[in-house]
Amino acid sequence: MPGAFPTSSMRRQGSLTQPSAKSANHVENDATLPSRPAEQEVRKEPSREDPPAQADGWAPTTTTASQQQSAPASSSDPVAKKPPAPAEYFVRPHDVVIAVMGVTGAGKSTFINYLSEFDVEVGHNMESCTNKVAVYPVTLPNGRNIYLLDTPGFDDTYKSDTDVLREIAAWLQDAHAHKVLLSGLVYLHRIQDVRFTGAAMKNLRMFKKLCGHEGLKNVVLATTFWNKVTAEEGSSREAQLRTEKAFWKSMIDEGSQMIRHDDEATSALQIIDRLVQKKTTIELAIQREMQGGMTLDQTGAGKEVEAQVERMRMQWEKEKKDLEADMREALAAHDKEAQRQIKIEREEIDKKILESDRSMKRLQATNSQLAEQLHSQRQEMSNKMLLLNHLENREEKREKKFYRKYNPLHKRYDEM
Ligand SMILES: Nc1nc2c(ncn2[C@@H]2O[C@H](COP(=O)(O)OP(=O)(O)OP(=O)(O)O)[C@@H](O)[C@H]2O)c(=O)[nH]1
Ligand SMILES: [Mg+2]
Repeated sequence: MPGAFPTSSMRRQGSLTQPSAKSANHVENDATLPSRPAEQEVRKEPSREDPPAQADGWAPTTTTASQQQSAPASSSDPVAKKPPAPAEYFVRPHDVVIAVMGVTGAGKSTFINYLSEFDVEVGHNMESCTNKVAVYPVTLPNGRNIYLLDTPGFDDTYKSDTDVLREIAAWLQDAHAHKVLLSGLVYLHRIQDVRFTGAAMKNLRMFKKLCGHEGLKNVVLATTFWNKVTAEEGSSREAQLRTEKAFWKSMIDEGSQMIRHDDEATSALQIIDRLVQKKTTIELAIQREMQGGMTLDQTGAGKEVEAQVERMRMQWEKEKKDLEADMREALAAHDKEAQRQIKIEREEIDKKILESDRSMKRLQATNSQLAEQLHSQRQEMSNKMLLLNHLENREEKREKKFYRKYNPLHKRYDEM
């Protein structure tokens, strides 16, 4: 797969994935980084019930190993200070990897934070927080290591749906190329929301298309924000989710399970356990479609985004026509101020139309273009890491020089 492999330093480490959020040195990380030493590809895969073989496993990179050593045991307190997650891991074909999805603010990162011993960045306002796919290792109470995948929602404040889909698809394709399949998906929904908003419906449609019918068997639909509703409110909304076809009924009919996430780490563990107990992996619809040679816009999920972009484009075209009519009137009335305002609005709409055309183009991505995207993200991250290390070293040298010059105890400092 051209461009699918990381930089030489990463290849040496043989990592597959790295988390985003607050990585070591606070570098903004990106998506999956597969690179598996050749021998791992051919060796006999252990049974999914085997405990993970630590020896050839998923050691973090040398740059972050020390931080991992200082990591406290998995904590149920999401507020407790945790170390940043290592930048890379090995993820092997038999490892359990579970994706967490849902609209922005549904509590995806918080969910992972309950279980991960590393810091997961959680949002603190109405804007989207997680904008890249990121993997976090989790040690279950029985000692088993699994991985949770944090994902951006489709109604991201800063990223278009096209870019969110590209991000997720690139990760999934990359994982597939390295024989890593998901063991399941957790779809989170705020029980507090009185009804499904347009964004929530869109997210759900996208999720179903990503999974495909087969994938729905390994899905847990979980409700969050139980502390924001009364027991009656919660139960009645839960019943609505369960029984209405437009919501979760069709998914439940196809094998998805519904559960409350109402008890922090305890319910988070129960949810994960349901998927781990399935002991199966799934090839998602989008993975199958793209492996079969489809471009992203031809996949079910891609068509969904395309239809959305097309709808918005038509709406802007209509607004542009209305503005042109307004402009004719303003010209006839010699109303300079109105003309100026209309011109500004028209320029804004032109920008949006141009952006939707770009979006459509970006949707026509092939497997190898997605791999290229990952490759350059990885390269960018690697460069940032190098730069940060360089700056840190330089700063350290400066400090030493300063102490040598002005501190009579400089020898002691050097000995430290
Ligand atoms: N009351 C309540 N707050 C929650 C719950 N889950 C998450 N939150 C809060 O909701 C906000 C958003 O949570 P996140 O975990 O960042 O949500 P997210 O789904 O990862 O959002 P994005 O990264 O933007 O897609 C944070 O302030 C959390 O503390 C919950 O079950 N109950
Ligand atoms: Mg998040």
